[in-house]
Amino acid sequence: MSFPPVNLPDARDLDVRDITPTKEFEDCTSLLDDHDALNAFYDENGYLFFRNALSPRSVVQARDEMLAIAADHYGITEKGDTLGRWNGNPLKDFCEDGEEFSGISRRLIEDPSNQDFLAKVLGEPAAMVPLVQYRLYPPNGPVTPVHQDGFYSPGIEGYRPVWTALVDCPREVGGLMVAVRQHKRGFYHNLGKPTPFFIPEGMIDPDSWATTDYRAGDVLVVHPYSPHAGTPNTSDRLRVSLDTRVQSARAPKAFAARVVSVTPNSLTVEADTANVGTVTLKVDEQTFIRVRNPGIREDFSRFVEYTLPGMRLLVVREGDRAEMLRCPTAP
Ligand SMILES: O=C(O)CCC(=O)C(=O)O
Repeated sequence: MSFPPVNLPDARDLDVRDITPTKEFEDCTSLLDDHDALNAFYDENGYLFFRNALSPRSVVQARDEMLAIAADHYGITEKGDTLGRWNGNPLKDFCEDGEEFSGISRRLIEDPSNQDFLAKVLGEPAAMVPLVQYRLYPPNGPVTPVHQDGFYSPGIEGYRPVWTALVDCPREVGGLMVAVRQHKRGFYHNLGKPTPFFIPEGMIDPDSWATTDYRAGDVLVVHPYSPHAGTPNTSDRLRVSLDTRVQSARAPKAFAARVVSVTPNSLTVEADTANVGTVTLKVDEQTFIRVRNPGIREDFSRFVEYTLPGMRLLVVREGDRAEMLRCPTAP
């Protein structure tokens, strides 16, 4: 079913600070061996939550790597403090996909026991989507506004986003909240307002919001149409988490690639992933093109001017068409 776009130029934006989650996530761990039941829960509720899902050893490794960057690169905690207490220094020039984090998500996803878990979540062997956001959030920092991932990242329908707490994040440290069962009415983002098209007040049931006291190694999967947002960190510690995404390892739709050649309505890329190889994809007005800056959607009519052979891209394909072309990250 399709829903008319929201176009309310005079509406007030929904403010994440006005939301109080009153519900608790249900733990879906018992559904892991019944993929149909797991999918039914996901379709019904718009999320999956797994308590202590990832191998503790892999989580401690990722936590220590993140906290070492927090200490050495950003100077916001003391080296060796495994609680990640904030030392009062401001977080400056933070980049959620900065090269300093490169490899942390891959090691976590490719850990053999995590692979077993992710294959159960996905229903087949899982590979990482080369797009990760690493989060080191000090107390009282900005909070991620309410959004639906599918609105900003077309083509992600087949993935499973994997939001992972790497330290214990009880409510005062903050984490993610999800508007449960609010994912069946299309996008709420307000096209009547300028980018980033904030969701207006009054569209999402205020009693639908759920969260939990996260523990390190918990995993939350959020449906691409589920509204969700960060919750504030009012503690004395850093909120350390990452959001990565997994997809079919057999037929990956999203891959890092190098541009071989370009025409006004197609491009040929050589993928880093061996089972994708060199492919030619159609590009059209609907392709979500963000090849120079992830925050700027490019004008399709000038595709050949800004997309140059040799350029590295994150490509999302749907059959023989490019659904999204984005400047790459070093996940
Ligand atoms: O961790 C956060 O604050 C935001 C994460 C998020 O919104 C996402 O994974 O889509």
